[in-house]
Amino acid sequence: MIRPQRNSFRDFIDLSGIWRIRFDPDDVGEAEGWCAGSIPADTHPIAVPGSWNEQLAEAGFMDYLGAAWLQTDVFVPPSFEGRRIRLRCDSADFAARVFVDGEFAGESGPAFLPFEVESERLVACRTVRIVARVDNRLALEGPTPGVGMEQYVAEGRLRDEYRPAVRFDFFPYGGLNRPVWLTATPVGGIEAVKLRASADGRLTATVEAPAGSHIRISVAGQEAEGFAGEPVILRVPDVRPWSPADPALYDVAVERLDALGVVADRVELRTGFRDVEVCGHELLLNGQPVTLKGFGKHEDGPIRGRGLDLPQLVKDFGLLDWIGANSVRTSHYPYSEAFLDFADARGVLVIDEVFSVNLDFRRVTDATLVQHQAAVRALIDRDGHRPSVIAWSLANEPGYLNEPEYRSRSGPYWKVLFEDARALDPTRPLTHANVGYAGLDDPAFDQADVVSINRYFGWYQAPGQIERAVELLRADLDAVTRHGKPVFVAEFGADALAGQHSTSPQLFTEEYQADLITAFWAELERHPACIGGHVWNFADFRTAQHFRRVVLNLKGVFTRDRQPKRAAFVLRDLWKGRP
Ligand code: BDP
Repeated sequence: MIRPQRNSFRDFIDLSGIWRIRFDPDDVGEAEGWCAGSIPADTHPIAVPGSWNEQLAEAGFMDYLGAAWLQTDVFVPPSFEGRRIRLRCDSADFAARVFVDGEFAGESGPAFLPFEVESERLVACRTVRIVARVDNRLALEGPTPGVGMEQYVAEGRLRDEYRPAVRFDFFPYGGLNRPVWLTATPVGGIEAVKLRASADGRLTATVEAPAGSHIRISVAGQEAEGFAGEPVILRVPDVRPWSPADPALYDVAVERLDALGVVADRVELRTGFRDVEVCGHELLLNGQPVTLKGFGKHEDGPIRGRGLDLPQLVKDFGLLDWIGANSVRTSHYPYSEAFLDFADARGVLVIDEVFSVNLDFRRVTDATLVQHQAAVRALIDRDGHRPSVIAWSLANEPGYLNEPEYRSRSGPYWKVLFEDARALDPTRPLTHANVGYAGLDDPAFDQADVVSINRYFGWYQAPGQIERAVELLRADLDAVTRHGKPVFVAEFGADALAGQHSTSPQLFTEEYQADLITAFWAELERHPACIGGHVWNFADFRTAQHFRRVVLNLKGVFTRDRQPKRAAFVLRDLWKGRP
C-alpha cells in the first residue's frame, strides 16, 4: 500500500470534516439496509478523524461499544477520470466494512493500520455516498481478546469488570480516528515499495507493480534501475547516517517506466540510513551502544479521544525534546503515520508495537495466530522504511491473567510469530513486553532479541516502599540477565494526581511518583545488562470505568493537557544530566 501523495501521477482528496453517524446497538443496520445511508434525523454529526465517545457523550454514547454507521458524500473530480480510484482509511477502530452508494466495497484488515477499498461506483464527475460500519468490539479469541459480562462471571472476576468492557487499561475509543482519503493513481501503477537503508549508504528497494515493470530508484543524485518484484540496490557515497543527534533523512523517488522509458508513475518515500543490532547485552545504533530514555505513550486526548490531533503531536515532540527523552514505545498499537513522520524527523527512536494486549492463552486458536501474523506483517509493510523504528514489539503482557496455559501452550506460538517477523524484517530486533505473572522464563524470551519487562514494584506490589521496590526490581533484572540478551524496562511508574503533595512516601502524590522514578532510574543505569527504561506513561490518559481509576490512568509525568508534574522536572534533570 502506498500512502496518499500528490504529484503529476497521483492525487488525493482528504475526507476529514463533519460526517454523520448512526448508532446500531441492536445490530440491525446490515439487515435494514443502512449501508445506503440514513436521513439526517436518524443521525448525529461527528468529526472525522475523531472518536465518537467524548464528542457524543451528551447524546449517551460515551461508553458505547458496538456498531455505528458513519457517512459522508464526496464529489469525485474530473481530474480523477481514467485513473484507479480508491478509498483509503488510515485506521478504523477497531474494524470497518465500507459501502459506496449502498454497495459493499471492502473491509478493514488488522486494527490501527490502513486499508483501501475499491468500487465500480467510484467514477469521476459524480457525487458518491461513503458509508462505513465501524465496530469497536473485539473478538474473544483475537490477538487482543475482547471480554463481556459472561467472561467476568465465568472467571469469577466481577471486581475486574470495566465499563465499557475491556481487558486492557485504556479506553476502547470507537470511530474513524485517522484521516480517510479518496485517492487517484495510475492504472497499472506502483502498489508497494519495500525499502531498507543501512549506515554504509546501501539502499535496497523492492517494488510491487505489474509483472515486468521497469523500475528506477533515485536518491541523493544516485540512480539504479531494475524490475518490479526484484531488489534494486544502490549506494549513496558519503551518506550521513541517521541518528538522534543527526536525524538525516533522504527522499527516495521510485518510478515506473513504460515501454518507451517514459515515467508512468512516481512515488516518494523518506528514509534514513542507519544500522540497529544487538550484541551481547547491548543495543547498538550505527555500532554505538544506546541507552533508551523515554516513555510508553497513548494516542489519547480530551474530546477527540484517539482522533489524530496534529497540535498535540507538535506539542508532544516538543516535550520529548524538553525532557531529554530519546525514545518511545507505541504502546499498545501502531500509531498514526504522522507520529512516525515526527519521530523520523526529530530523531526519536521508536519501538513499534503491534496491537496484541493481554493475549489470553486459554482462548488462543489457530485463527488467533493467523490474525497476529497478519497484524505484524501489515505493521512491517507500513513502517519498514522508517529509520526511527529500531525494534518491533510483538505483544504487550501476554499471560497477564496468570493462566497456566500460558506456560504450556505459548512456546510454539511465539516461535512461529517471531520467526515470521524476523523473515519479514531481519534488520531490526524483536521484543515483547513481559508481565510479572508470565514469569522470568517467559516462553517469549526464548525468541526475543531484547528482553523487555514491565514492572510496577512500588505501586501494585510493595506500594509506598521505594527501597523494597528497588530490591525487587534488581532481583528481576538479575534474573532475566541469564537470557544473555539486552534487558529493557518497558514500563515502570506510579500514579500521581497533579497538585497532590506529601512529605512522606504517599501513593498518588507528585513526590512519590518522582521519587519512585528517580530510584528506578538509578537502578536501571547501574545494571550492566540494562539498556534503559520507559516511564509509564508520558501523559495521563482515559481508561474504561473501574474503581482503580479516577477517570484517567494518572501515571503520566504530564497531565492529559500536557502540564508537567514534579516527575517531569526530575526526569529532565536526570536525562539532560543536570545537577
Ligand atoms: C501495565 C499495562 C498498561 C497499564 C499499566 C498500568 O501494560 O497498559 O496501563 O500496567 O496499570 O500492566 O498503569
